[in-house]
Amino acid sequence: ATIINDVSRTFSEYLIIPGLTAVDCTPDKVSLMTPLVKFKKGESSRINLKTPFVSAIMQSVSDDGMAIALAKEGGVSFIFGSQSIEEQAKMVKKVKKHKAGFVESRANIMPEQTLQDVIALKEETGFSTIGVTSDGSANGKFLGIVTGRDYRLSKDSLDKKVKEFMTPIENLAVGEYGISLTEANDIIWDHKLNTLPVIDKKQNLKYFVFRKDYDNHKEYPNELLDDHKRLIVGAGINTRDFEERVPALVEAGVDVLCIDSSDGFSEWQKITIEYIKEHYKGKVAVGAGNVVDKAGFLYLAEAGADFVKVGVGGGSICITREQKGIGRGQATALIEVAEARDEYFKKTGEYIPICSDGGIVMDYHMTLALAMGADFMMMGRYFARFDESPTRKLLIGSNYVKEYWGEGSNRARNWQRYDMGGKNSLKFEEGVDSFVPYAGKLKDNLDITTGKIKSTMCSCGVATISALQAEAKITLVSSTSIIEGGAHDVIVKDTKN
Ligand code: MZP
Repeated sequence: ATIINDVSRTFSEYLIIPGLTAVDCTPDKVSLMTPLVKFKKGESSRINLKTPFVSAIMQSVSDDGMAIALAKEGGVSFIFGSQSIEEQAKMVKKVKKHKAGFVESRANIMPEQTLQDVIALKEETGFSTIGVTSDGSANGKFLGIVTGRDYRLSKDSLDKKVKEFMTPIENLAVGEYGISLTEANDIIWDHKLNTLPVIDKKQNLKYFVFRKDYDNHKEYPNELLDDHKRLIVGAGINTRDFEERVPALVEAGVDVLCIDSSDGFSEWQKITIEYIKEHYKGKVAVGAGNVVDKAGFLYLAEAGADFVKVGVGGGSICITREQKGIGRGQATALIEVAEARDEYFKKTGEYIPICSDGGIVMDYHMTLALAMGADFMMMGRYFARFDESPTRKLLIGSNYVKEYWGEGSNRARNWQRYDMGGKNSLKFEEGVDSFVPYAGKLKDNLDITTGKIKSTMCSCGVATISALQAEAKITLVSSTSIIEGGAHDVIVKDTKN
């Protein structure tokens, strides 16, 4: 055997060291936009998430109700596959029927109005994205759009979109991050207001159009080029019935698939990916996993996976490590796979996003996972606690709880996830049936969690996930300094009474 002497570590063994925070690096300017599926150097991902969270492929987490609620907040659910093909496809259809919920609204400023009018209007309405049309009305020729750092498009995808769908004219700006990219002298970016008055002398126009998304979103929830109006939904598949399941899911409108397995470093996964690539020619993306080292990542990357999930045995309901003795500390696994992903990108020009799956307990673990190189994370326990998860809410003692069970438990009976092939069916459980504390509505919790992530990113002086990955300084902590990190040596008041 090869013995790896380095210790296998978890998130709780690390902390982030603050970097210099510039005065304009504020949480409202931080973007959590992240790629979901692979893309080539110089291009952008076909699907980007506004919130780097996906919900676990589990009966007790991801049904259509959870998928609708999470997609509205900019994440994605992978609807559980341990159910009949028909039932799963029905759930996908229900999500895809659901409109993204944004309504375009425009407010026009006429030539005689001043910048002060624009400012007042922007403040009054809270409108975000700014678009410019030739006559200031929804019917006018779309001349271009302008976006700021907290808006929905990255520079690459914005440029692409403008080229594809719009007719940019010489002297209209396509700006990003508060910097006007045009030479036109009458275009001024107002940093404070994140607004761009456009005064086009040649055509004697002076129009400002603001666009806002409703349904509680200030921005589009997600970005999927060609289909902005539908929520994005994923679905879990297995390596056994994929020839029947995948066509049904694609027919139902699924955007992205993910092979669900506790150990993804297998020829079964390669065969499944190859089938999907051959039959769908890139029309539906497929993620694979889970792996915990470079070799596993490279195998799935070369097989054609659109993203790779990392993590074996770290899930809160998981007993795989105890039952089979396989696995690796989640932080160590993630750090090694992220390095492999970066090397692969340098070598091939193909960026394959990685997903940290399982083991997130504290909100700061999410920031650590991103800083260690994850592009997004899959969570089960986190989402199971909310109203939107499909399980029962119960009163136990004086506390409300929600049910949460593993896919490897007797209750879920998702044996395909654990099946190693051969004639003998599985004889032991790899997951438990449990309760988690009830935590209320998904949106309320997500707002708090993403607020914490953005605040930590500002402490690091960064405003994007890629900057966090490049610049964060992470330190190991001793067990005594972990004690120092909580309230200690004081008698904490019982504030409940
Ligand atoms: P967590 O967010 O609850 O810590 O972990 C969720 C992850 O645990 C899932 O995404 C999946 O990878 C994994 N999982 C699901 N069921 C089991 C099991 O029964 C399991 N062992 O390990």
